Amino acid sequence: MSASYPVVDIHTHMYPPSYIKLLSSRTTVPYIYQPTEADNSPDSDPRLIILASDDDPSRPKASRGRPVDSTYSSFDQKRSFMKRHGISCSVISLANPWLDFLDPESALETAQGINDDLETACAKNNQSSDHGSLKLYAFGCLPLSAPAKDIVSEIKRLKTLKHVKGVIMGTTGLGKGLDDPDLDEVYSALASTSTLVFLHPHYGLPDSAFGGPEVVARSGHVLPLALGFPLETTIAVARMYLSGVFDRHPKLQFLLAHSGGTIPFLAGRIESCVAHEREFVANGGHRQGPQRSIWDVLHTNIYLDAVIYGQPGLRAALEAAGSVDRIIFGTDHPFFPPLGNEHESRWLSVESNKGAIDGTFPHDEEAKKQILGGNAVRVLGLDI
Ligand code: 5CU
Repeated sequence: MSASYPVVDIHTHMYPPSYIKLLSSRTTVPYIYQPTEADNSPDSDPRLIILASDDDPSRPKASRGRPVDSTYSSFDQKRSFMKRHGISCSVISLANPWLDFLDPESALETAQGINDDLETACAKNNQSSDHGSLKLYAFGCLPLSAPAKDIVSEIKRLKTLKHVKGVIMGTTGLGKGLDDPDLDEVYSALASTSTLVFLHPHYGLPDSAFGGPEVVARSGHVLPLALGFPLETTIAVARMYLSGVFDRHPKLQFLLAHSGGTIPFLAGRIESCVAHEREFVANGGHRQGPQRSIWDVLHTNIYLDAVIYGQPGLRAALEAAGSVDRIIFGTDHPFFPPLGNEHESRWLSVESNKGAIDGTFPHDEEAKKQILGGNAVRVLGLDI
């Protein structure tokens, strides 16, 4: 990828060293397992065991989950990945499962530490002449297991960090999902500070939805990542919409991972089911249904990343978003690395996302320019 305009990656994760230390200190999901000689494993990389289905007791720990090498925590490796793929700016976010598992007492301090580390790393990168024109920014993380007042205080503090351009968040909210009325205080703080929320899945669907753990295990991460992740996002956003979150907080701004899961494809069906639902006041029932149309929400409250690996998905995202201006390029680095030793070559995962954009806009350089960088610069206010 060699473009004559800035290419910005807004879906690019890291586990900063402090977070690697935190996961390595744990022995239950989420955790990092360091193989020992006793494991007799051909691969000595630590294992990232973060999904419930990763911790399969029928497998030795040294082969559970995924290998986690230094690409997950090294800023140098992030920069060499960016150079290899012609990316001029990355907006880094902590990878799943963020701080969801922390006890309420340690959550705020841990979030502050990680957010400060990200701010410092981005500032150092952007001030240094060693990295040419490569720029780094970050999405902060929130202490969602802490009391709401601590979450709100961190949202406000993040606005004072020059390189933090929004927050990343999973779908569980305070533990009961994103339609929990107790989140209203948090949504008000996000809206009043104009903080963009990058919504990302982690929990997927229960194994039973796929036929049980044995069925899931037969294809490793395929079912949880290809289907579980996008459906988790779909359900979370549908629940927010149905519970009136976007009616009560019309200024909220969300960026949905993986092109919104299946929301773009299913939005018409959601709209139709709402229009036919007798429970809702508008149709003679007793419950307040959503007051705004889902299309209005998609066109004013939601941005979609372009991490969908194929033209049909990207086209659905574009149709649902209503405009090229609401679709933003990402890579998902360091997930989906090449499986062999060709780490130094271009990554299939990145090339297929880029190929979907090229294939959708073979003759529209302006659209590509917006999706690959212009939209991120405008929406996040990046100085690059
Ligand atoms: O597809 C993805 O975004 C990911 C991710 O972020 N984290 C993960 O564990 N697997 C895939």
